[in-house]
Amino acid sequence: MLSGNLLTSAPKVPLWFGCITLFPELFQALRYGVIGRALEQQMLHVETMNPRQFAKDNYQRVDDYPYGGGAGMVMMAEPLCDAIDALKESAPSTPHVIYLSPQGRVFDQVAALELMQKQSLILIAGRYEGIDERVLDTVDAEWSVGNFVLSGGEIAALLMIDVMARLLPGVVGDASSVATDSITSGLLKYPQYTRPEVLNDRRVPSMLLSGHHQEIAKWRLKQALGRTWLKKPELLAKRQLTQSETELLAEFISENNARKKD
Ligand code: 4FV
Repeated sequence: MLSGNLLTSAPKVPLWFGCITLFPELFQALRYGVIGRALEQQMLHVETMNPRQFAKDNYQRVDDYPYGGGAGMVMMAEPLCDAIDALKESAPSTPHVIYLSPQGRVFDQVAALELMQKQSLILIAGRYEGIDERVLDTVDAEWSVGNFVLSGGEIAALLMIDVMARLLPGVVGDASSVATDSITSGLLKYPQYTRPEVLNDRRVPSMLLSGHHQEIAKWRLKQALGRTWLKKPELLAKRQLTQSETELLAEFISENNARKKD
């Protein structure tokens, strides 16, 4: 892969996404920040396919009334299946085909790690009341981003792409920030501060200004343990605390109780 006039490291196969959507322009949202840079550096590839270009009639219909009656419209099977086939042609490897819907398995960080091993993924973003069931018979999996109803699957697709892309080596500049994010570390993130040092009489904790990196790391671990204990204790139940982590948490709890008494 050429970057400027230098041959960079051997091109790794980019994580490839083919997104089926009636609103391709929504995927421009990926062109910002670290994901935008990953696209530019070809660590990630995202292309869209609009089922409307496969519509069979003069009105370019992609949805129709549901058999059996009922509210709303259903996305027609043929334009969707043709769009899937077109993306399968374009994918660098046999893609894993996913339909996004509230009925799917709920996506999380572990799922992200699993799914990105597929290397090529087709994400079908539904609209209206959903898609003709005969398309579902052809997909590999159904995934949900949460137990709620979106107007369209595009936001779900964007979310999944963002979460997986962040896990690619080098996408998030400092790997330690991925390592210390709450899911990877199993603890909530410690409190973060930046300039100014004093804001409305609230000072940045002096430890963070000390320059003692080992002490700062210990302070941050204590705060992460304490915050997790306060806000998401169930995460602690899943984590085997070391002796020093147990002592740090005990310190946090006694200081916290002392503050409550003040
Ligand atoms: C959804 C979700 C979701 C349902 C009707 C699109 C909408 C419309 N997708 N996780 N929750 N999809 O609500 O993935 O077709």
